[in-house]
Amino acid sequence: MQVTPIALGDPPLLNAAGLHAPYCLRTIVELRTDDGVTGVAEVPGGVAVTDALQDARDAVLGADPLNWHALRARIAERASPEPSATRGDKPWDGRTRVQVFSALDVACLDIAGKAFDVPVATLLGGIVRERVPYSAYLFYKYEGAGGALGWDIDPRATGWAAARQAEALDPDAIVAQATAMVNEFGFKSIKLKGGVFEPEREVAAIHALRKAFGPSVPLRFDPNALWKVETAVRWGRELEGVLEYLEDPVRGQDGMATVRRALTLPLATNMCTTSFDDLPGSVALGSEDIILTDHHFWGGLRASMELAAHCRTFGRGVSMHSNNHAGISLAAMTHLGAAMPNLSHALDTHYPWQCEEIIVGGRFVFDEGSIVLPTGSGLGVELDRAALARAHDTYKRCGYAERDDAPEMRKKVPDWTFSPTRW
Ligand code: GKR
Ligand code: MG
Repeated sequence: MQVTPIALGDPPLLNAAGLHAPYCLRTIVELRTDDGVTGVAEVPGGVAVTDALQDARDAVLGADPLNWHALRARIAERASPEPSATRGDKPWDGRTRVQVFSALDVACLDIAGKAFDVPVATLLGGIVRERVPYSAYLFYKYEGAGGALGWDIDPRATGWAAARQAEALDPDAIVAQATAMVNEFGFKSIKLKGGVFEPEREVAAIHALRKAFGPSVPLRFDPNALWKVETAVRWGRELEGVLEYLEDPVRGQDGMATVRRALTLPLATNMCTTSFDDLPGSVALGSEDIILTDHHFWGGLRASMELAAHCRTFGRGVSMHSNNHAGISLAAMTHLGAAMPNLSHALDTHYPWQCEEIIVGGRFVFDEGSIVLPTGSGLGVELDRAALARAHDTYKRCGYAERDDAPEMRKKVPDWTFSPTRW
């Protein structure tokens, strides 16, 4: 078992918790069986998750990669996944142990796929679609494309073309960013990350997108739970008939259920229903219409398929949330999307905001906004050793131990502080 923390250049994107640092962290896990089959996985990075993976080593060594239930139980004996209450109040999920389950689930599936010479999607129940649709993911941002903290790491670490452009802080710049992203990647739906400016300004950006792209391009908007219930009801009404869904307007299942009762607009979440222990509350309260799974935080691809079955039973749509990620995560998400019969919406992805890659062959290419399921057995990707070593070197040199968007934000706005509910 090999665990390699890495860092990738990341542009200065704004969100409810501050500003993305010049590097985002990921951790790569490799498992190698006695007969030489290897499996890989990628999870969000940093010291805590890397340590948690190292702590699981004793449970992993000697286990049978084809018996996930047994391996899962061996890891859980030492450290079970954290309950959802420990997720934290940031836009991203702060748990680490659950990522250990995800990483090992994915790596074991990659091994099994290679051993049986079938794609991971086949092991998840079968391929229901070969092309998995993704959504454009717009951000308010500052000028620049991240990377290069004063040393020459990788001349390519400059982001996709539009990521180098000046600030995108007003509706026209958001429309320009959307146009550039849609032209380059062919996305058929568009998400705007909000929770940065007052609601009026962000809702105006959504209306500008609607005017520019028309009703045939589904729009979604995510203020990461920074709104009060009354704010969400007021501005949600303005967005009825405009958005395909409003994502996490408010904090918690109770607040989401109240907003949902007041609006006809569908609500989606990756913040209020984030684990299996949240599902009874979701059903009892009716907190959302669509659950955005994230295999990194639900405990793996198989766990996300279990969630999809729950969504089918309880009338929820299901799609996927994303944080910054590289190609191993994109491959895993694509296998999941290819195998999920009731996938209801295009998946989120931050992938366009990165430009480096750690897999052989370099970056995945979007075809009309979709990723075509990789051919080949397992996940269908292979680590590029030189690129992995470079990204690991960047990790050591950049000195970040965990994701924290607040210090970066304070470089721009010195008295900025995070507030879980702002408007
Ligand atoms: O990367 O800034 C970001 C996002 O805000 C991310 O942290 C969220 O987890 O994309 C996410 C979301 O849908 O909430
Ligand atoms: Mg979200």
